[in-house]
Amino acid sequence: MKFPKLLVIFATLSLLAGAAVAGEVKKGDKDKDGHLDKMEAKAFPMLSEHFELIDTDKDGTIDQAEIDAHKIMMGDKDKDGTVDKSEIKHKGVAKAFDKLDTDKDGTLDANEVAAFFKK
Ligand SMILES: [Ca+2]
Ligand SMILES: [Ca+2]
Ligand SMILES: [Ca+2]
Ligand SMILES: [Ca+2]
Repeated sequence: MKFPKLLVIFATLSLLAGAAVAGEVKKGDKDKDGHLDKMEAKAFPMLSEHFELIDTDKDGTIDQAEIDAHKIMMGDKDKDGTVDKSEIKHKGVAKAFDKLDTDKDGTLDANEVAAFFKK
């Protein structure tokens, strides 16, 4: 009964990959410079609408790390601009919480979350 177990693992992995690597940049990066500028982001209404918010390092473009961080920040239920442990559903981020919370205030802001996704 090895095969069904493998299938379950595979399904879980592909689910995780789908959640982590949605790939908006890959899809919309027309000039292939690795990030989306405002024009490219227009293909994604959600990104276009929140462009300034997503661009946490304010370089005028959004990369996949900033987009992924923004998805985490959408869990900010009490709208205080940061996410605390109860607001984070992403297992990897939750696990790395203490490491990511560089100013040790017990919550993560967009920059701290983005650090998780940036390589
Ligand atoms: Ca681009
Ligand atoms: Ca940016
Ligand atoms: Ca919050
Ligand atoms: Ca913090």
